[in-house]
Amino acid sequence: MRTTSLTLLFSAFLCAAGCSDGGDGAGETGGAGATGGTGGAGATSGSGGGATSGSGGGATSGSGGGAATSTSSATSGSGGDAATSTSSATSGSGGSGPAPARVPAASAGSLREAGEKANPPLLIGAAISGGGLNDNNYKRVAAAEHNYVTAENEMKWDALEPNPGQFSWGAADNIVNWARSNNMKVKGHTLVWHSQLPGWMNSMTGATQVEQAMRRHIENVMGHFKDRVDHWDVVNEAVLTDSDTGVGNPRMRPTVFFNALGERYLDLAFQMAREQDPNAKLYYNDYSIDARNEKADFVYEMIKGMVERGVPIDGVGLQMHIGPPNNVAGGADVAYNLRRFADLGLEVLISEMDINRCGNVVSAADQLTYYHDIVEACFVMPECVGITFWGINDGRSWLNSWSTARCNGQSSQSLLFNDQYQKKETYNRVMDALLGR
Ligand code: 9MR
Repeated sequence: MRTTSLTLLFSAFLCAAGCSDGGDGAGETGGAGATGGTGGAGATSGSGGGATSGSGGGATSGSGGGAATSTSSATSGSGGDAATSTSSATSGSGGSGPAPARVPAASAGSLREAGEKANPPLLIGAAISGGGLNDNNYKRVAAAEHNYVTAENEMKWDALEPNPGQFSWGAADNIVNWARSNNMKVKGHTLVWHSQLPGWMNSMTGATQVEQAMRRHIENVMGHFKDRVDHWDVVNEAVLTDSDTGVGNPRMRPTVFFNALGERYLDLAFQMAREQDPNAKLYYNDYSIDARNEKADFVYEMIKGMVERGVPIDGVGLQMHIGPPNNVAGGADVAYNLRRFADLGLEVLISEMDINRCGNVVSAADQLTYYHDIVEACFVMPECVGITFWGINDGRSWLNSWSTARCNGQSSQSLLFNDQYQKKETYNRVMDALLGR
């Protein structure tokens, strides 16, 4: 580790000198342009000064050690975590342009290692299913390649609170405990969402009733997982358009929460979450806000309003389901959206990435390009704290059986590992982006 740390410090020094004149600004095409250069610095070169504040203040208030600790100590000398040091970079960059680009590791034997050795570190996540954890190959690949976990279904409202005030923790605890025992961070997914609600909640009416139910759920769930969950998706998918691609008539989704409380349910949910856990990072999460479309603009304005009202939101997750049924977005589109959310003073995350090949809407070649360029768009931005892939291997992808995904039971070929848990070319392109290639 000592050699690694020295190498990292040396490469950070080189980039601090070399990156400042290598880029062409962080504007609308930022991120995607940096395909060739080592260091991937082009997109976010900014005015100087950010490097010191970005890495210097990292280890102020870490919430648990976690996977990235060793890297953080290489950076700043104490035991902070990736999210903490990155948010320091965010606040450190205020007013003087984006922080300098993240510095890649010189080499890595796994995606996880590439994330942990980057400066600042980047979380490499996967959606984990309870069923998957019964499979030793799945578990092996999941833990070797990732340091960040989102439960695919087990922390949703119907799983955790099937009856009013009656909670069921077993399946979620299994995943969270497995993650922590493998030194992984955890994202709680998701507190307030219209889907996968139990029937009793979905049919509730009346502002007082809905607000009380929301409070009970948030308090119990966050209380149960306190200190074991680092990030929460507080509100998921609050915005609707005529098409799942984010086009046409963007509006607030008429959920049980919105119908009873209006748009203020978002503010309430984040305030309740902050009261329950002052340390967890609180996220808004949505799909089809990756491309440049009406939904992305609408969500941006919605989040901007929350920030201006002082709502305690820390970050925005761009789900990154690329291909049917959702939008198709390239690296430049994603860089544009990540950047504008980060410029509100927020962390950003790629929270549910997969690229569906069904229906050949996305060709094999384009899939590789998108994987590389989208991962790169996040990687070069210190404010982008992690990338979560929505599953481990193709055979278990949600897309295979999702009716509008055009797979009809065939494999979506959407992830980084095949059914034998071998690395695919998509894996190699992601690794390239993480290593600045
Ligand atoms: O992957 C999840 C799948 O197993 C469930 O059937 C589905 C039900 O809505 O939810 C999937 O995960 C979703 C996530 O929770 C929120 N964003 C979209 C994901 C894919 O649909």
